[in-house]
Amino acid sequence: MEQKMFCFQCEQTAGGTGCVKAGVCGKSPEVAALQDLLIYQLKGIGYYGNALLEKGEKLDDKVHAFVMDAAFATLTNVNFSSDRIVALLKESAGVKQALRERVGGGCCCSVPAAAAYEVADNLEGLLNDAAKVGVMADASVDPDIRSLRETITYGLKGIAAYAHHAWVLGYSDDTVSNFFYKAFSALIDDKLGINELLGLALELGKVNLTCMEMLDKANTGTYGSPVPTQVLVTKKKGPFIIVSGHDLKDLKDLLEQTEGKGINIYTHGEMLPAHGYPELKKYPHLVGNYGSAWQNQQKEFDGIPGAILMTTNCIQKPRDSYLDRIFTTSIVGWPGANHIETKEGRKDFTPIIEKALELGGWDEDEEEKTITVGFGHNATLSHAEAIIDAVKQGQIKHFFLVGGCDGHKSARSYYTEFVEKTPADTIILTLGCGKYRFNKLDLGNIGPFPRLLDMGQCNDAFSAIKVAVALAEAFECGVNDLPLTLVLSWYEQKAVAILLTLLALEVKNIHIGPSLPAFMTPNVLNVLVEKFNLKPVSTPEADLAAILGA
Ligand code: SF4
Ligand code: SF3
Repeated sequence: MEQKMFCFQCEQTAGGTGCVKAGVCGKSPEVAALQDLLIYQLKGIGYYGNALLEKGEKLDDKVHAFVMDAAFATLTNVNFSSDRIVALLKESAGVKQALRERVGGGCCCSVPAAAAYEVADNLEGLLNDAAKVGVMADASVDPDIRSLRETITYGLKGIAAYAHHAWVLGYSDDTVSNFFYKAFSALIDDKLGINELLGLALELGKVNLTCMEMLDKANTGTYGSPVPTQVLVTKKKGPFIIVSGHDLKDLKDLLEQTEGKGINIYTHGEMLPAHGYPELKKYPHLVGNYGSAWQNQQKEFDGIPGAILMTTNCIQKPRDSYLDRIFTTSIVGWPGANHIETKEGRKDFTPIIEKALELGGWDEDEEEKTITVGFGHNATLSHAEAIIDAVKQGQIKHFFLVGGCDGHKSARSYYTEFVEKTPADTIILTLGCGKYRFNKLDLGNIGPFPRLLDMGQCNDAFSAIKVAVALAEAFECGVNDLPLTLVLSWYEQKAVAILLTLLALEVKNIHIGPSLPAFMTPNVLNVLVEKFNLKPVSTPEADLAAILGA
């Protein structure tokens, strides 16, 4: 088969090995090539940035912002627009040149090829260059080295997403920002072998923990700590805007700009946990959540009489029936979709507001149904004593963290069945869009606690770690000794970063599915299995029996 591209960074990669004709996600070979070249440029930028950091110099905030946004733009389901990736490539040339000049000295033949590379000035040139730098372009690279380099690359994309969300709220951390240069430059250092790269992957996991903690501070510091909140999941009459993705600031800005305009705002996908934040839930026109996880959006948005704002991943190819009413912003891009830019530090949402009013919205209210969100670490740990008592008295026998991404594969019904089959004396913690597989099930309560505790977005994985660490302290044991099992579903690269964080924290016996990453070779996987007892999911019955010792 003719190979037009190569990408295997996400869980739905074609045939479980790699997208080679077009992305299963909808990514074209052209965008895939341009994204490969952008990552190559980030390695070159990393080389010069790291050289400056090693000399004790500081890098400009604008360079940090560029690096994280460029990496974020290559994360699955974020940006499908050649024009936008070309613009980032052009900008990268200036960023690299400025760093190169600061480093000074040496001729270009003494630096790695990615550092010496000059961005071509037309699309044809860019595509020619891209063909030489893709994941599989250098056949001489040892497969295990390639596998670890790609694992680190994908982890960096995940951290970039988290760092971006903190950044837009005014939060940053040198440990996080500076790590991008160290890691990107390590990816073009041929002296680094398996052990060094494994060590770097675990270091990335630790840096991601710092990053997630920073994002938690950014979100709770700006919008308050989430509190348990009932969220309407049915339609209300009237004009509306649906907000999807993970960016709370975009939601807040839109809520402000729609105040008093008679427009209902619904969350969608990963925006659902926004309802728990005091500074967001205070807006009465934030009325509810519409639809489910990202992979159902084409069906759910088909011809709807309202507007949609995509703030981050996961965007899918818009059908013609809603291309005129879907808007992207920030890093997100789809060719032909309306895009809201930031101008002078502000986003003007007037076009989407006008579109929502023009479309008129739903004609009538649906019968009301609600679900509960808002069990971040603060809300959950405020009941720590009661939870610990319930464990001691045998009312709670086990905790499961069933979380992560959702996706198209039918094998993901594993997670619904798993949760349905968990015994009534167990608690399910969840986060990420994978929760839509079971968050409308009535799982009942244990005493005052709902059995299903929604801890937030995938971006809130820090909450789950904080709760696990607090429980381990209360029971004077390690996290691995708790009656707690992690059953994770992965799809995109933020999940890679989180997995590396859990491994860096030496969390063992994680169950992962619905399939294993194609970018991990059998040797790399074996190391993770041997060191951390990482397990692929099997069947809900077999896994539950093994976990609960039945
Ligand atoms: Fe394929 Fe996933 Fe890459 Fe898209 S992001 S091209 S689906 S591997
Ligand atoms: Fe979902 Fe894209 Fe990962 Fe944030 S919205 S968990 S897949």
